[in-house]
Amino acid sequence: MSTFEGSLTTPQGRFAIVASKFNLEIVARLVGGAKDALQKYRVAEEAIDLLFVPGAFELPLVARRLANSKKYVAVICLGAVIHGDTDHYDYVCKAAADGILQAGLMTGVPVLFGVLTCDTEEQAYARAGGKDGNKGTDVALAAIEMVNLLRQLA
Ligand code: INI
Repeated sequence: MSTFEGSLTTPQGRFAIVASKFNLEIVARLVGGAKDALQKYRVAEEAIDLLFVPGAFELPLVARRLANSKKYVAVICLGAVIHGDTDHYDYVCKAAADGILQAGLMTGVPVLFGVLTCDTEEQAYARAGGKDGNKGTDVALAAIEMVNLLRQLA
């Protein structure tokens, strides 16, 4: 039996981070976590492009455009959707999750889902560098792993 697993070794190529400006104070912490993780694994700052979209709903379109360009080995999507009084939350979460998945499947480039979907701001802060870790860091590591796994399958 052969086993394949993406390692956390320094990958060649450019990374894109697409971040939503909605709930920017929280998303900025996710961006910081993602950048730190990439740089910890020696991805040069010059090899990272950071793009901003208005909200999580807009992440998929830009992610797909970037992934399709073949300029990037991975596209990391970051956002924070927080429950309000209506069901708007459900539509934004579903659109972001489905669209980000589609962007990866349609292009063959890893497109990472780093969108917090929380009931409260407190929960979001806890997952953006607080007591429950940093989702931006987690997805950046997953991006490196996926790049290295897909290289083995090329
Ligand atoms: N966008 C978010 O990223 N997070 C939210 O919590 C949010 N809420 O609560 O409405 C949100 N809405 C905006 C949405 O993503 C789009 O930008 C907007 O609907 C325009 O298409």
